[in-house]
Amino acid sequence: MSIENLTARWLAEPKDPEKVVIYSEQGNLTYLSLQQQVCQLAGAFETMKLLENERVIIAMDDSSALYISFLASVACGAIPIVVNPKLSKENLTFIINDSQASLLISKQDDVIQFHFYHNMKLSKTISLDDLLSFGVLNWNNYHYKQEDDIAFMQYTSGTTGSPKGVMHSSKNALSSVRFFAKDVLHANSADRFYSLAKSFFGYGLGNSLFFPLECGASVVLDADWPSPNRVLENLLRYRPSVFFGVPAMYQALLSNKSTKEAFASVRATVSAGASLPEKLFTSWEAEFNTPILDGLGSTELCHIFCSQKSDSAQAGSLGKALQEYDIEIRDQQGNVVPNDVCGNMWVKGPSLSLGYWQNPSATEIKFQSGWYNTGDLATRDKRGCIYFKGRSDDLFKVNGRWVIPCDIEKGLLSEFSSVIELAIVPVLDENGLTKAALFIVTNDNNVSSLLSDINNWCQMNLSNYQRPLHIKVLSTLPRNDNGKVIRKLLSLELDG
Ligand code: 3SK
Repeated sequence: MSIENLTARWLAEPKDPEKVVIYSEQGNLTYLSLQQQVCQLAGAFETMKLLENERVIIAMDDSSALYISFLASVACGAIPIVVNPKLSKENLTFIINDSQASLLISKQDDVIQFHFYHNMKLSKTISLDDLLSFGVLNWNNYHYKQEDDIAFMQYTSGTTGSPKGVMHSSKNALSSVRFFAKDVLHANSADRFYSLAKSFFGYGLGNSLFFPLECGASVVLDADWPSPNRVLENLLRYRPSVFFGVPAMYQALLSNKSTKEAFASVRATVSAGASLPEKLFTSWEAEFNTPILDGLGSTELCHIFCSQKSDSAQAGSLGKALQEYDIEIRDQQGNVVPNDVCGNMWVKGPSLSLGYWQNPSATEIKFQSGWYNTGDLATRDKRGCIYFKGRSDDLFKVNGRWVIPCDIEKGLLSEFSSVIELAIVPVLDENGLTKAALFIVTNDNNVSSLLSDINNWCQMNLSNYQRPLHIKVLSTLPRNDNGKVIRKLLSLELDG
């Protein structure tokens, strides 16, 4: 087992010190100035007695400051945890307490503040400038750990139950780079990465931090939340070569006349975080002559573990497990099911989490004999290609029979071109019985005719228990900050 410090690996001796590593509205940063600022902050942390393995919560928008805070924490052997800066006070307090953090770094009114905790009580708050005055020049005291020790954590978004701290080693981060960024995307030092997913989400942390630094490449960081116009502006301004998006944004960009020009610099286009509709894959490929590579990842696997490749991408499939990863589709009893039969997806691979922070019971349920139960439903065909069938907790029973929302959603999406997105969720009828409800987002001006066509389609193609009791048109579906539809909110909308 070798020893590792990711910050030292990436910055102690930058190969190309004058190369820009971060492009952002607040100013660009070279590898050399990144190294200097990281060392200055690491020196200040050391003077403040931030100890090895203490947890550091970073609640900041994507920016050089987030990058520097993360890398300085790793340099000192502390354990950074990047969280959404817009977390509610309640959720942030939960994470501070659960992780027993010693330091919270946040930005308020443009001032970066360091909140030091002692025995989980706030003991001192200090601004960046004041903190840096404690720094030591030429700091070089990297704390090396075994490559399998905890290097950083991420909190699951906690759409079900409380958020859990997912522990990762430096080997996990490096495995995501090797088996996804390098093997699948052929990432290299000439690349410039741009991720819509923010760094508080595992997808974003890999895209914006691990991939560029391990490849000696560059990244575009945007503190703002991505709107289609903002994304197009950034593409035209920074000319990235690898773009990481989510399906809802690809959908919004598809019909924009600037998209073709904006994507002219992009050589690899990735989608994850939510399922990519077949229709969107096909339309994008027809329009731009390049496939969107759909991938499936999870916080517990650090990043994507199953992905399409550019020479074999196919609508509706998630491609295959990455090299060195294994996927099994199992029934409820844990037996592997035959090809093309739907079951629970289990995965193992070199970036598998070390488990949940101080939560052995949850770890025992989800991690078994080196495998992780993703909570996703899927099928595998004889070539090993995986097809996503929804989350197991999205299924619900009507009249004692399982409704599989993903199957119905796919059927409707392929039939009705004016339906942009949709979700089938359980609701209670006036007798308190569970029924299906359908929510759609459409660009059709004649909504009543569309609804009548959808009703007819449901009569012809669905069994009674699958048919929606209500169909409601919305302007957008509610999504969390990781781009996933919040089905529970939709259910609440019509319950009663
Ligand atoms: O697909 C996802 O939801 C995901 C989660 C964490 C890390 C990476 C990805 C793609």
